[in-house]
Amino acid sequence: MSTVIKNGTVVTADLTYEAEVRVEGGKITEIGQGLSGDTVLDATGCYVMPGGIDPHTHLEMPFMGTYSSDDFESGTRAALSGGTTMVVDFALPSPGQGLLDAIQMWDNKSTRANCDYSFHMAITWWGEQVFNEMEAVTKRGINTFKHFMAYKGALMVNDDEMFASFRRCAELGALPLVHAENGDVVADLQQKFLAEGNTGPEAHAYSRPPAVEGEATNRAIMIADMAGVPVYIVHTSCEEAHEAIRRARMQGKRVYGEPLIQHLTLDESEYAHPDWDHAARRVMSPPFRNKQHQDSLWNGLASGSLSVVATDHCAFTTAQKRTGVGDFTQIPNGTGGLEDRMPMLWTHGVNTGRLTPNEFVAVTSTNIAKILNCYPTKGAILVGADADIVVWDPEKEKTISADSQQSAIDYNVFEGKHVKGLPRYTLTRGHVAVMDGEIRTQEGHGKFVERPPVTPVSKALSTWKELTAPRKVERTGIPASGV
Ligand code: DUC
Ligand code: ZN
Ligand code: ZN
Ligand code: ZN
Repeated sequence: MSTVIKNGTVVTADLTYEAEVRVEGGKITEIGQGLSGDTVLDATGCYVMPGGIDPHTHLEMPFMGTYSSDDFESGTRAALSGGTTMVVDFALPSPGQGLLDAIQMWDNKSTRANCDYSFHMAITWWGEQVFNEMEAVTKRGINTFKHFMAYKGALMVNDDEMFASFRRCAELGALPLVHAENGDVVADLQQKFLAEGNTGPEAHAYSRPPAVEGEATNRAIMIADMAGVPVYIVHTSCEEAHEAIRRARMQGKRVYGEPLIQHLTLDESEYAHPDWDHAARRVMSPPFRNKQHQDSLWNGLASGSLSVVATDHCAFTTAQKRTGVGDFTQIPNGTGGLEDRMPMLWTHGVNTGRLTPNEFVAVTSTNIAKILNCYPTKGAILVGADADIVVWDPEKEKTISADSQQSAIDYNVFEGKHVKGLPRYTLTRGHVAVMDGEIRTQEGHGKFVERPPVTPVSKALSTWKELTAPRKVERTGIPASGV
């Protein structure tokens, strides 16, 4: 069975041109004119783009005493509905649990996926077993290791552990990822606000100011530099963190920043809402920021200092959020966004002139496919690439609402937002999962995407040589000790 997409304009990260695209056996087999196939999809008035890749999701994740409520079925259905055809989730070992064991758990959960997926491996504790298993993890096709500098007493790793893990990544040709917030300062500020009787969701934001993120981002970059490894900073939310990334890139360091669609389009005033549920539903880490920080993120995407737009999709129901009534530190951290990332970014990025359609493709798909080493199987409209395609209708509109969403939770943080620019068709390896608003996903269709290590690793870093090649000083006089 072959399909031809006709009458559309192909838009990739670097080109815009009129062409038909033929798909067979899950792959793109031809790009040209006058193509024939068993089925025709009409893309009149539409852009034919690589399907979105969301490199940051937490589906069915055990976290803060509960599990995130979208699993691989509802999560990937939401993704496809919004034009995203691949997600990268985090395999998260509990303290003391082996890495391969955790991957096995994620393998089991992901059998229900409607679209392709991959995993990052989280380093939640450190020891010989972890060090040894990291190599086996890369052989499984996972070349990214995530480190939490926050969540003290739970997921957080200390600087010595992070440095050791980063050096191991350098050896293996793997890329470290970092949740950059100073976990010690956050824990201290949380206690301060609680002690002062500040127990509401707004105090969540007060306890995680931009400086907390800026400091940790700088520290992660410096530690990566000393370890001789590139680094990817997840959910970059503020100017302080963006500034650190910008400066590092100017110095020739391979550092990547990933703003979320939530931080680009929602601001800190959400936490001042008089309704407790409204504010708590928007509790995530890092928290939403003000307009100046949002402008900084948009400018970073336009200028190239920030590389990727993700969601950190980690959805909790209102009932789950309510565990934190009376103590904001107990509100499960996380918001949804998988279904809305592409339409919101198009509406607020392309329709406003802040991003070109090509830049949209770069930051939603192609850049991350390259960074994660799955390009051009993913992130490309090229012969031989997977037929993960979104046929994007720039005139199609809707108002976002929990009533019509695919996510399993009972609200949507973008409720009431009007978007213009939506998928007409979404194809996952050739299967048409979204057909003019109708969802035709196939549970279990999704396959694991292998991402082997990248060798040789970049060593274009400032201090790497000095650290690894110390010069021993020959001395003529050494005093006797204790004299
Ligand atoms: N931040 C969140 O808000 N949720 C999941 C984990 C994280 O770092
Ligand atoms: Zn995080
Ligand atoms: Zn996350
Ligand atoms: Zn409108």
